[in-house]
Amino acid sequence: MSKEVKSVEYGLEKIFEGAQDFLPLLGTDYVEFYVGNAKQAAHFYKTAFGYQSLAYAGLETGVRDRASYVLKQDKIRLVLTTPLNEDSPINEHLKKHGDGVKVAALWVEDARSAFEETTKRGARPFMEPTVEKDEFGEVVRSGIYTYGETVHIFVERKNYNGVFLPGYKEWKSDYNPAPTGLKYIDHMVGNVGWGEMNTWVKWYEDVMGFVNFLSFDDKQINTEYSALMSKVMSNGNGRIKFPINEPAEGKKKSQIEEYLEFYGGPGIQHVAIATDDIIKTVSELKSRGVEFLSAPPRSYYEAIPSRLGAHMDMMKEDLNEIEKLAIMVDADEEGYLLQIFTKPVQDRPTLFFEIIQRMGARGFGAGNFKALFESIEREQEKRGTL
Ligand code: TYF
Ligand code: FE
Repeated sequence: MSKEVKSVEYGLEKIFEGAQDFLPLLGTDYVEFYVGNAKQAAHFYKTAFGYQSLAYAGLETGVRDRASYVLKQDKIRLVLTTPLNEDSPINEHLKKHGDGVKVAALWVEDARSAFEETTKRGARPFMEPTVEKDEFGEVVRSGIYTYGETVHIFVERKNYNGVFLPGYKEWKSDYNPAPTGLKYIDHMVGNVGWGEMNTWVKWYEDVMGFVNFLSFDDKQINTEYSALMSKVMSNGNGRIKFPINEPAEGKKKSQIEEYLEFYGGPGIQHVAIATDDIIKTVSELKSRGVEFLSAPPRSYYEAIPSRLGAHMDMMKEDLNEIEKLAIMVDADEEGYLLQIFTKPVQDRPTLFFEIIQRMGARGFGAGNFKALFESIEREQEKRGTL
């Protein structure tokens, strides 16, 4: 079921029919990862992905139970948090899930109203509206649980002009690797358990006022061995997109089941980051040691002109270069897109990243699903989890 699109501009105006505006979202505010060693994780994201040091909280700033490193690249802010002692509840999270995304924070006008509107529609509270202050002003935050132990925190920062949040100090580092062209978070995908996708689709509709603007069933998403189902939820202005996957029956184990086993339940599977020059970005990431899934076969690249149809003429990128870098290309009615997926970024086969360049297309690369899932299965095979 796809909704009528009223405008191709990404703005504050409502572009999806049916979306409710009791929860106006201005964009993604930050993504917080719980990790075993935040200092080393911050080094990895700076060195390999080109994020810049922004802010820090920890023992040196009077925080006794955790350390958090905040990194920035264009509009993206990542927070890497680790517990400092055995009493921290973050240990429970790490023990169960390993490194992963705890918080998908959303930028709002009014964090009190966001909390009230969502909890009265059934959201489980994570954090009551809380005012945090320092010499740069005040921030109001509140939070609710989504699938698994993942949470959405609403951040109201209209009365704040510090670098990140009160409680953090600016982090000036002498080590500043160049950015790699990552611009903003395009979407964040959740994996949920068998039969739970529609429950969470309804949750995003009822609690957040989102619409389901694209759906893929197991007849569209399958390989010889495995299958899954996916529905894309979007807020009214199209800035926030949360696809939700659930496993489906296949001959072998679906990548979603593998995730659920190793993450210990539902959680964020991948974060897709937009670039406007994927060839440059991916070349740079590869040279810095970021590992990507293996390339689709030659036949995949031979089929690009037929897959792109009329969009082939518009394509500016060099196909040879695209194939050399193992980038995938797909098109929909509105344009084309280029995308590539990293291997999991920690030892558990859980979270990974997608790099995406949209050239008008608003889809998710359905024409690439088969090739992509076969690449993932080659990794599952090596891990003995297929
Ligand atoms: O976000 C998406 O829908 C695409 C494709 O397990 C995708 O990036 C879908 C499911 C999946 C991995 C990638
Ligand atoms: Fe994706």
